[in-house]
Parts: sequence; C-alpha cells; structure tokens
Amino acid sequence: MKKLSMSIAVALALLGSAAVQAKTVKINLTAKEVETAIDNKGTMYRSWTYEGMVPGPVIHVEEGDVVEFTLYNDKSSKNSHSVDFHAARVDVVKDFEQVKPGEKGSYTFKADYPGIFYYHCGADPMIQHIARGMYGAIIVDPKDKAAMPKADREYVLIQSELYANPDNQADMMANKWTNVMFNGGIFKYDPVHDPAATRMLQAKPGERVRIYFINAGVNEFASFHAIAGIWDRVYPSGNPKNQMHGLQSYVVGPGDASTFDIISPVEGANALVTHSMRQALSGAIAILQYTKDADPKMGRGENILVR
Ligand SMILES: [Cu+2]
Repeated sequence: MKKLSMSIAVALALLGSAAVQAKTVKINLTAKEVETAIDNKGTMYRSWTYEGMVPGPVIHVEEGDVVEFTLYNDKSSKNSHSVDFHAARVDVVKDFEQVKPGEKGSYTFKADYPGIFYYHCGADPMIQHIARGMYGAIIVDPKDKAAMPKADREYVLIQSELYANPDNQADMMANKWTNVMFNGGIFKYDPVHDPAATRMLQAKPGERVRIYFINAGVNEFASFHAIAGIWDRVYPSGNPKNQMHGLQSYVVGPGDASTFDIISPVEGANALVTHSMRQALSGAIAILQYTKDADPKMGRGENILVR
C-alpha cells in the first residue's frame, strides 16, 4: 500500500512537471474592413478591424507559452495590415511586416513577460490604422499563480480617440478628436450620461475586480481613476513584480497598459474614468456597479470584454 501511494505520488509529480512546461499556442487573426457601431444608438463608422470587431478579440496565454501567430488579411480589404504585439520580442522588419489583401503572414514569439499588453496594426499610416479600430489586448497570465491575489472578476477596458472622418489623417496628426471611448463606444457602459446605454460592468461588494486597462491612443494620455474608489493595487504593464498600493489615479500613456485592482466595501457604483475631463465627458466613462446579486457571468469568460 505504501509502495503504491509512493508510485502515485511520483506519477503526480511527473504530471505536474509536464503541466508547467511551455506549450505552443496557435493564434489567428483576420483583418477586416467593416462598419462598426461607435455609440449606443448604433451609429456606424467605417472601421478597420481584427475579426470585424473593435477592439479585436482578447488573446489569453500563459507566461512561457510559444505563440505561433498568423495574420490573414481578408480579400475584401483595400489596405495592407499587420499586427504588432507588445508582448513579443521579434524582428520589427520581418515579423511586423504588413500583409496585403488576400494574403497571410506568420511569426512566432515566446511570451516571456507576464502582464497586460497592447496589440495593434503597424501598417502605414499607423495613426490611421489604430484610430480606425485595429487594436486589442493580449493577457499573459503569470506562471506563478500566487504572484497576484486571485481576482473575482476581470474586465478589459481599452481607451481610444474617435476622429469624426476616418479618412482624414491630418485631423489625427492635429489631435482633433471628437470623443474618447472605452472599448470602441461612446459612453458604452454609462447609462448616466447616455440613457441609450444598456451595458455596465458588474461585481459584488467585497470582490476583487481586476481591470486590464490599455490606452490605444492614438495621441492622448489617460489618467485612470475610479470615482468614489481607490485602486487597491496597480501593476504597471500588469507584471506582478511591479506593484503599487492605494493609488487614486495612475497615468497610462498612449500604447501602454496597466492592471488595476479595486475592491468596494459598499453597494453602489464607481465611475471608471480618465480624469482628464474633456476625455471623460466626451465618452470615456464606465460604470462599475456593485450589487449583492451581480450577474455571475459578468467579468468572467467571454464577458471580460463586454461587447
Ligand atoms: Cu491596419
């Protein structure tokens, strides 16, 4: 009996070591030039996208994973596109090269650093490709599961600017945006400022809510703040080694990202904003509502980026 339990222990140890070995993950994205809704009324905009959505899909891997990435550029596209993963260390010329309509391009990288990283199109002119919607999030979970406190719910919020005329690069270069948005929509999660809004972020009081915040820019800095709340922890670039406590706001520059944890001791709500008021009041406000009967599906699975 003793011998048997020993051999089981050895087998489990072997299984354990196999489980922590780096795995290879295949990720595919397709660039598509389609119309997307930019507000709660359904106003359409001639976006350029990954998979027909703004932001693009949330990509989730683990520290140490080898990512085999392929970009397909849909044959209906009029422009070349590319993907620049901030989680990758590769050759900017060879790997981030733009892909022509109807063609594909591949490269491989190892996700060496845990955290929240931006991805975006780098095709020329980059300012226009990003401003039209070619951006998204890649989360690299730390290999050490105890490196960060476990989050009860997680949400991705990506800030960006809206330029009224998607063809007008001069307005983008002159920083003449009309609105700042979270996840590609004006007041997308804010029924206070837009009665047409139907979505909010949800959690229960006392839960640790983790916000993966990316600033896609293209030009503005974000001063990310929770009105009526305090960030319990902020992790610049989402790396567990970068840990700050008790912050009221934290600046995330264009092309940067950080992980923000918040816990509400009470029922009610926080308004998550960029505290630059011109940015917030033109569309960059998300209500995070705390109720005891918060929807268990929110902030989990597919709903970490609320579409
Ligand atoms: Cu592009």
